Amino acid sequence: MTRRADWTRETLAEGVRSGDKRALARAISLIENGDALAYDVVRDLYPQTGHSYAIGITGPPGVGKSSLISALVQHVRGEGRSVGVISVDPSSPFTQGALLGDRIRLSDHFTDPEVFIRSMGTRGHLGGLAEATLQALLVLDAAGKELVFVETVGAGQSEVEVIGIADTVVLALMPGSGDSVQALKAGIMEIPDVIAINKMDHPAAKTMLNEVRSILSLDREREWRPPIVLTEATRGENVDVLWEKIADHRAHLESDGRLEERRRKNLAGEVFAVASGRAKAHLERAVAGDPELRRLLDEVQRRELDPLTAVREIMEKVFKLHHGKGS
Ligand SMILES: Nc1nc2c(ncn2[C@@H]2O[C@H](COP(=O)(O)OP(=O)(O)OP(=O)(O)O)[C@@H](O)[C@H]2O)c(=O)[nH]1
Ligand SMILES: [Mg+2]
Repeated sequence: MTRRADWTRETLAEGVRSGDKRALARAISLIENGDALAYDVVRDLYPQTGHSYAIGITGPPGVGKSSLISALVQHVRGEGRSVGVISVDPSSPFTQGALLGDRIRLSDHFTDPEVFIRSMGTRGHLGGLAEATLQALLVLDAAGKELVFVETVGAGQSEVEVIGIADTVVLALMPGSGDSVQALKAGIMEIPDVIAINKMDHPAAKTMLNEVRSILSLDREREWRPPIVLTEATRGENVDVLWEKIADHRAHLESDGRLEERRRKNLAGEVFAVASGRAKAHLERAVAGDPELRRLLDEVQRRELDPLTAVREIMEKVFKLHHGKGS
């Protein structure tokens, strides 16, 4: 038995590789804490990743994302596949382990050795949600999970970055998710790969279906037309159909090298998002901790210094960037 405190870079990486649940839990806690050991372990594991398929489930609060994942997990367990689930909860503080149960309805699967479920809060994490989620996904990937589900609420910028790493993105809606439908319509929300309209037992589900269908029909150019599935997660209704649509999307990506192309783009996007997040945090700390830089901001406010000159001086001082003409 290895006690928590006894994990080393080697034993933790080995524990993750063998799929040991305690090692996985420990690795993800370290990731949430931004612990240096987590960086080393993920670095060691990275060459062994790239084998699991990541499915992101996003959507407004309470539409049934966790219930859908639970039903999907049950379905794929029937096919004998190993599964990881990460539920990203942006509202909960990191390290509190974002207590399961309340937000995530997956308790049926806790005792299954082939299913690893973790809720992750990252408020206060320096690198933010995207960074922690990416690292956690890589850990589950290295652990040999064939499928990894990532749940995230909403459609804000940080959620887009979280879900941006997924191979297939499922948008879950329910009757009454008018804001999301408007966001889709206005092009604010990226078109997902599959849409589930959950709570089909609700009388307005059909209306919702027609509304979403008419929005998607406006865009005929797309290579992949996102299928829309009516589901009732709590009874498992149509969850097999939803799974079929996810599998269709996967098959579509896997033909003609599209999956590789998407992953290349996704990884580049994540690296860029994490780097930007860190640069921003660095900048904020630098300005807060440097009276001279704060004085620049005051001078801008007093109209003694124009904004772009202040930007230039801040960039030079914080990032040692020297700008050419016109920047
Ligand atoms: N009637 C009905 N209720 C459902 C269905 N699916 C989920 N629910 C209920 O809706 C509530 C929210 O379900 P969750 O699965 O927790 O939803 P969620 O989207 O994960 O919620 P958050 O993570 O809090 O954003 C629960 O009370 C579920 O039992 C469904 O198909 N029909
Ligand atoms: Mg949930």
